[in-house]
Amino acid sequence: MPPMKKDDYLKYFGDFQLDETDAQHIRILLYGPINAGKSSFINAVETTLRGRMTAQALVGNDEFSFTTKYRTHKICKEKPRTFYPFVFNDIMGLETGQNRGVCVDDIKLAMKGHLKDGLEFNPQSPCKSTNPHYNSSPTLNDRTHVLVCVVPADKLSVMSDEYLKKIKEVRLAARDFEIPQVAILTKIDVSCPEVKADIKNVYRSKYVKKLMEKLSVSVGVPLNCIFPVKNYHSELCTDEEMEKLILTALKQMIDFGEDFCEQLHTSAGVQSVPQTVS
Ligand SMILES: Nc1nc2c(ncn2[C@@H]2O[C@H](COP(=O)(O)OP(=O)(O)O)[C@@H](O)[C@H]2O)c(=O)[nH]1
Ligand SMILES: [Mg+2]
Repeated sequence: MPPMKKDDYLKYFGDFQLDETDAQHIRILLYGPINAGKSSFINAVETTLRGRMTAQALVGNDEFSFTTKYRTHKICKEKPRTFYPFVFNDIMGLETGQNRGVCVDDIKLAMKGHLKDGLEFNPQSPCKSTNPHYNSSPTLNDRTHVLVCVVPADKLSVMSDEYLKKIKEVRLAARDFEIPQVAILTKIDVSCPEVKADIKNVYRSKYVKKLMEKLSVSVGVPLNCIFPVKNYHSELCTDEEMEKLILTALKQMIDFGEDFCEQLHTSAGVQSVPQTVS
């Protein structure tokens, strides 16, 4: 199959609908270290799909996690008040050290759909069932359908065991919930001069290939589910090559999410088949 062009992707996402499932949208949950580019990725997707610079998710620029509240980001289609059938959850960054960053248990609660929008993350303790932002009866729409591990290329080699342990715990929980997983390697421009000079070099760069292999081993995601991306950060106008990388990653998330929604729908259907009384 020939590689898809930007317009092919835009048509694909524009036409995409979830059918044969009970979910209204695919929920994509991004997690990873602070400053990895999670919020920037959401903005880059929106910028790419809307064809103009946007900044819905607040981007940070210091060592403290800028995202402290649980929030669902929707992306508006051209026609007002319609949205793409996929949403993103951007959560507080993982950090090392006791009582810093999001609690891994909160990520598990988010995956199962127990967190409501507006929850203020507390690094000291996970959300309790008494919290007004705790959702005690999540529907299929509230659950995570795709989990995305976001890791910055410039920090991968120096990520401590403590980080990797937290990432592993999240990954194993997702595996138990059977949630499909993808990883994105951000900031490829920072770590590789060849890519910085021309983003098209991304698939030729031995350095990026090595980083992707390292990420695959570190976070336990197969190589074909790892996507290198560069987010918008200082650009003043849009860039098609950057966007192709963003759209390639997004397509994989949507494809996996769609499969999982179908799977959940099928298993819910099996459970709810009424018992026939003879
Ligand atoms: N050079 C470069 N900078 C990036 C990229 N993605 C994000 N950034 C910058 O990294 C910083 C942290 O990004 P942010 O999205 O807030 O990270 P988050 O904490 O994971 O949500 C910001 O200053 C961004 O502009 C990227 O792909 N390349
Ligand atoms: Mg953020």
